[in-house]
Amino acid sequence: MTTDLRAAALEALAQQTIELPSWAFGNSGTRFKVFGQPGVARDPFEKLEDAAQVHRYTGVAPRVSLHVPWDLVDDFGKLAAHAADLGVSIGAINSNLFQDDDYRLGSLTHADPDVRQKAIDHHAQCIDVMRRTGSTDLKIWLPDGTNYPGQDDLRARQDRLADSLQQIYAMLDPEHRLLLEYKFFEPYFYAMDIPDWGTSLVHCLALGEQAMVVLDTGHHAPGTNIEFIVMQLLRAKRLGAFDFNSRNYADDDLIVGSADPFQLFRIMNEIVGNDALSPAAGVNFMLDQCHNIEPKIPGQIRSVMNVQEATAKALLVDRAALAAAQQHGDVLGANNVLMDAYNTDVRPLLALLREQQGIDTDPYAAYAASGYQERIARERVGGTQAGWGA
Ligand code: RM4
Ligand code: MN
Repeated sequence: MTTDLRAAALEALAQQTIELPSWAFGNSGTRFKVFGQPGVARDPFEKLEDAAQVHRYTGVAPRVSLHVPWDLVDDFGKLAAHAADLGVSIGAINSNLFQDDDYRLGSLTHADPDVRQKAIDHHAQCIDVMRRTGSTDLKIWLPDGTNYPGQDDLRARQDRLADSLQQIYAMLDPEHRLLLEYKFFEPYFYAMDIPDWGTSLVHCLALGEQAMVVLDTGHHAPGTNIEFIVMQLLRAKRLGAFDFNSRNYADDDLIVGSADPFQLFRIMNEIVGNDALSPAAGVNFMLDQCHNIEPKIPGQIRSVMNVQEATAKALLVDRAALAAAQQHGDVLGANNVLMDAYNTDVRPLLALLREQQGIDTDPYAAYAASGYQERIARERVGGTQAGWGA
């Protein structure tokens, strides 16, 4: 690798930020069992404290996404001030359309206008939280869908969805964005109402420039070429954010890059190759994960480091050599350029970055040695531990 490439990579890495999900710091599990862990945060304030630890040791995770109503507090101004004291800020506000009896047959798509209105009003509440916390991203994952052919009219559901989204969009402030997530299956299995990036994009294009697509890496069928989707959304200027995680089978929500670090590299390669890494490009690199059996703060630290490693490798791709090989139809030469970057050990480069940032070169070990984990296990007694869906 040339010295120039490394210097440019360091500069770009110093600008990258990764957003942490509040729900990663609460107890979570599968539909079979939630294994509680000692010291787990008991409220949104403690979740922010834990997230701030991840930022402290990685230096690149200064925002935390919240979920409404899981993170509802009486005074959001106080929560935002607490975040600021901890050196972090509030990121995306996630709405929740999947935990209410009224939503059994849909929320924003429901045939009953009263139910749709309830779901729209919930977003007014989320936008209010955004105003109080300084958040600029409203994230919607629509769990609506049908289980049986003929259960409802597919077209009518899309039309109702478009209308509901339009009403939510109209409530946004100019600096706000609406981030629309897609998922091809679950909780319904015949037809999800936003199953894919194309459907999300169609709605975003109809809404306007403040509407962007969210790509959750766990929400695709096996074998899907995710980096192609990344490229296409960037081309349309509508990639608003990632929900990073790792999947083996479905929406597993495991540590990003753990099962397929090469896929994460290929995704980051499209980001870097399309000039979308810098904060000005507006792509929010968020994690959407749960740590069910592993400790949560180290799980988040590992996740952040995995994203950084994939990013560093993507930054080391010799783009001039790649373009030349592609131009000459040099199939294997072009592939070699990519593999050279992928096979580079970027840990020394990231250690250098951390030195420059004035933090320990090994975030994982530094956190383990800090005594924080032992302290929260000791001190956080009483109260109810925050849990997924609590
Ligand atoms: C969904 C999606 C959303 C997340 C919910 C809990 O599958 O990934 O982003 O908020 O799960
Ligand atoms: Mn997600």
